[in-house]
Amino acid sequence: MAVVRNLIVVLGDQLTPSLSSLAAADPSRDRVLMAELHDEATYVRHHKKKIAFVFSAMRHFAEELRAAGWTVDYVKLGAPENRASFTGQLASAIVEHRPTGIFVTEAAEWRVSRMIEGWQEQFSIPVAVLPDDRFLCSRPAFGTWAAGRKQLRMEYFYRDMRRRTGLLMDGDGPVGGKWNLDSENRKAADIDLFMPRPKACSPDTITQEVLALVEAEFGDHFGDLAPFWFAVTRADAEAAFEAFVDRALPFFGDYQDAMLEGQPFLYHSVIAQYLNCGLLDPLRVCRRAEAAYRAGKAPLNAVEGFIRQIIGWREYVRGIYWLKMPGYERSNFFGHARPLPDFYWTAETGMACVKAAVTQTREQAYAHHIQRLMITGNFAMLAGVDPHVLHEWYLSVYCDAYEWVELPNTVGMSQFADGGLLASKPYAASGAYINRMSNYCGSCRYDVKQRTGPQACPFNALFWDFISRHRDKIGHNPRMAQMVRTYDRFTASEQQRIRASSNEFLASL
Ligand code: FAD
Ligand code: DLZ
Ligand code: SF4
Repeated sequence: MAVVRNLIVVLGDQLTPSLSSLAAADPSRDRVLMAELHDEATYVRHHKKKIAFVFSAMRHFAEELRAAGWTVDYVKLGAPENRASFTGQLASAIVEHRPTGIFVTEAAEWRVSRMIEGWQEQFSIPVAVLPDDRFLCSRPAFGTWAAGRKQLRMEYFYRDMRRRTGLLMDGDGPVGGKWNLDSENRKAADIDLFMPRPKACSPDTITQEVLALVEAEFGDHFGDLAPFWFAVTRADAEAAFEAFVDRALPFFGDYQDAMLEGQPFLYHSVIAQYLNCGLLDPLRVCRRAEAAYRAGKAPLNAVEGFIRQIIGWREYVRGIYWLKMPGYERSNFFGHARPLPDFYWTAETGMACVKAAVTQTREQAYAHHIQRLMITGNFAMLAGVDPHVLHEWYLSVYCDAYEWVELPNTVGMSQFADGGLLASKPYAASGAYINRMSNYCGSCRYDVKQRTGPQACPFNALFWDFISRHRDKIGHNPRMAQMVRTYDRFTASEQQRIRASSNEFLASL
C-alpha cells in the first residue's frame, strides 16, 4: 500500500479547488477524505432539497478533484464504512491509512470548529487548521476592525471593504460619488410576464441517485425534493450566475425589497447556496457584476446593491458570528419564549403573505431576503417567538443556510435579539409595509386597513402591541420612539382593543 503522508479533510461547504488545505497538500502523496454524514444532515432536520444539493455537489466535487489528479476517499451515506460523523470518519481513516498529519481548512461553523480543535489530542497526530481565504475579510482582520468601536455598523465595514477590494472605486472615492444607493432600491414590482427565472439544471445520474437516497433516508424531513433544478457543479453554478447577470441584475436594485405573489425569485440572484458551499467565488462574482456596470449592461444602483450584499453584509455577518460565538445563539433581548407556530411548517394560515413565504420555502428551499426579514422574521418577532427556535427553523429550511450566516441574520437582524449589536433598530413592521412592498394583501382573508377585530390584518395589532410591550427597551431608539409616541396618541379604548386583538390572535396560534 502506498504511504499516505497527509489526510486532507474536505467539509461539505469547502467545494473549492483552490481551498487552503488542498493548496498546502500534494496530490501525489496526500489523500482527500470526504463523507456524507448522518450527523451533518440531522444536527437540524435540513430541508430534503438542501441535503440533496450538498450531497450531489460533494459527489461532483470529488469527481472534479479526481480528474485533477487527487486520490479521494469519498464515503457515501449508507456505505458500510460510513461512521456518521466527521470525527468518527476521521478516526477510521487514520486507522486505515496511518497518515503523518491532517490538513483541514477552518470550519465555517463554531460547532464543527470545536470538533476539529479536539482532533490533535484525540488522535495524537498533528492537525494543521488553515485559514479559509475564500472569505475576503479574515477572522482576525474583522476582530481588528471591530476592536475599540462602540458600534459595529455594516456601512463603515462595507466602505473599508470597497477600499480594500477596489470594487466600484474611482480613485479614493466611490464610483458615482455615493457609497450606498439603497434609498433608490425600494420600488414595488409589477407583474411582468417576462420576469426572469433562475437558470434551471436537469438532474444528471449522480443527482438522481442522490435524490433517491435522500427520499429513502430523509423522506420525513420538511420540504419537497422535486423539482430539483439547482446547479451542483462549478460550471453550472457559473452559468446560472451568468444568466442572472444578463437577465436580472439590471433590475436587482430597483426591486430588491419587492415581493410578488407567485414570484419566489423576482430579480434576486439565487446564488447564496453556491457561494456558501464554495461553487462560486465571492470576489469573482462581484468583479463580474462590476464589469457589467462598466460595460453599460446594468445600472449603478443594481450593481452597488448587489456588491454590498456580498462584500458588505455577507462578510460582516460572518465577522459578527465569530466575534460573538459561543453564546450569540442564545441571545434573547426581548425575553421571547413562544413556540414556533405550526404554520411555519404546514403553511396553513389565512395570512396570505406568510402562506406564500412558507409554501415557496417548502417547494424551493428558498425565500428572498425581504420575505425572510419582513414576513416570517417580522411575524415571529411581533408574536414573541423564541429566537433560538426560530434560528433552528431558518437553519434547516433554506438551501443556503449555514449557521455563520443564518444566525446573525436571524438573531441579530430579524429578531433584534442581540439588543442592537447588528441592526440599528428592530425590523418591526405592520401590514402597511407589506402592502406597500407586495401584492399579497389583495388575496388575503384579512383586511390590511383594519387595526383591530376579527377581520383585521394580524400584523397590525401585533405590531402596536409589540411597541407597547417593549417600549422600555426600544423607546430610546429615535426611530422607534416615534412609534411609541404614535401609540401613546391612541385613545385608551383603542389601546385596549389592540391588546385584546393581539391576545386573541396569539391565543389562536
Ligand atoms: P440576493 O438577494 O441575490 O443577494 C446576493 C447575495 O448577497 C446572496 O446570494 C448572499 O450571498 C448575499 N447576501 C444578501 N443579503 C445577505 C445577508 N443579509 N447576509 C449575508 N449575505 C447576504 N443568507 C444565507 O446565505 N444563508 C442563510 O442561512 C441566511 N439566513 C437568513 C435568515 C434571515 C432571517 C434573514 C433575514 C436573512 C438570511 N440570509 C441568509 C440573507 C439573505 O436573505 C440571503 O442571502 C438571500 O436571500 C439569498 O438569496 P439570493 O442568493 O437570491 O440573494
Ligand atoms: C450541510 C451539510 C450536510 C447536510 N451534510 C454534510 C455532509 O454529509 N458532509 C459534510 O462534509 N458536510 C455536510 N454539510 C456541510 C457541513 O455541515 C458544513 O461543512 C459544516 O457545517 C461546517 O461549516
Ligand atoms: Fe399579510 Fe396582513 Fe397583507 Fe394579509 S393583510 S397579506 S396578513 S400583511
